Amino acid sequence: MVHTHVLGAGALGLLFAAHLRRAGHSVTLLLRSQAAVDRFVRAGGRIVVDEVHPHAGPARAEPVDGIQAELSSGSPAGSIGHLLVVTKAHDTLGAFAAVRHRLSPGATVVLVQNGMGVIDAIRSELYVSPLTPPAADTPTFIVGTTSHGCYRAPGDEFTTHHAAVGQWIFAVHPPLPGAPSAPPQSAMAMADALRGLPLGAVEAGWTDVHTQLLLKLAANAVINPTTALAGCRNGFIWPHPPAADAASASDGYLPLACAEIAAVYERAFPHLRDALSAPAIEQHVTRIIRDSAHNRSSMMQDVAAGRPTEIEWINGHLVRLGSQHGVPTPVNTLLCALVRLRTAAAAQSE
Ligand code: KPL
Repeated sequence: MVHTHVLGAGALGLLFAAHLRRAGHSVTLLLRSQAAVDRFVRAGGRIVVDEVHPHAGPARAEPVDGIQAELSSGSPAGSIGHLLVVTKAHDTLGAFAAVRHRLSPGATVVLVQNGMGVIDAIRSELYVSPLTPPAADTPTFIVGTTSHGCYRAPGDEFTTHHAAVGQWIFAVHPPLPGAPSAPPQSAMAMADALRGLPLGAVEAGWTDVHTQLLLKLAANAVINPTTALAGCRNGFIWPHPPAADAASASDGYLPLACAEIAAVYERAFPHLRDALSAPAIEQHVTRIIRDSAHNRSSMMQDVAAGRPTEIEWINGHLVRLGSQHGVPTPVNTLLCALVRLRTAAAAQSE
């Protein structure tokens, strides 16, 4: 039995939390505020997956930084041995910094975000500069990616709807040079717990997970900004079978975008050349579009709700990678610029 603190109680965070709870593990949700904790308690202290499934057992909840919990209980907020971080990419560094002081020595942190670069940002911002060896309190990271699609209906904060059943692939991230090479007991226990969830878990080697993360990045880079700007569901950008209006509107765009991403990957990750060729990327992106045809992408939902988007961690990451390796990225640069403009214009019109 592992006790997992879940940071990021959005639709996906709740899905993981509910399944951990059902599998007999204990769960504490780290919520934004004491008011959110009070709402969770009033809602029965349970996480619900769809109305049709039986409820998971009760979970605990605390405000994210534990300060309110300390004030109201008079005792220091407990330490965290297993932390599952399912926040948006742009919120992760700040959310992680707020709980970092509670991580126990040898803790394990599981990161599940869209986009790339989150683990590097956490490690270099919070733990190591390029010149210093990793500190003894650096946790073990497990990094994963998932193709499950879920959403929360408005007004139903602690119920998640599991709309698209997918997979969940994860690996223990390779340790930094100078850190112990064998994952500690806490990471093994967490990996066991994750493997046991009925979420199509695949534990793989780091190279395979890295490849999957890069393929997912490509899918998000093509689907998310395009659907956010066009204001459409995923399936509309590459309908299958093609609908005349949409197919001609997006004609040639998908191969162009995939070829640009493949050119960046080829230079940055030559050892993954076969798995990340332009046809392999196009096939993967097309499959995700087909499988999630009825979904509204997360960026489309963020733009529609006037929230910040993950553009800098998705297309922005590809643009930075391209410039580091001397590969031009006009498609991704344009998508970044248009989504930034869209967000800025929405903020101004409020
Ligand atoms: O990950 C997604 C997202 O919306 O962020 C996809 C796979 C594109 C599903 O909508």
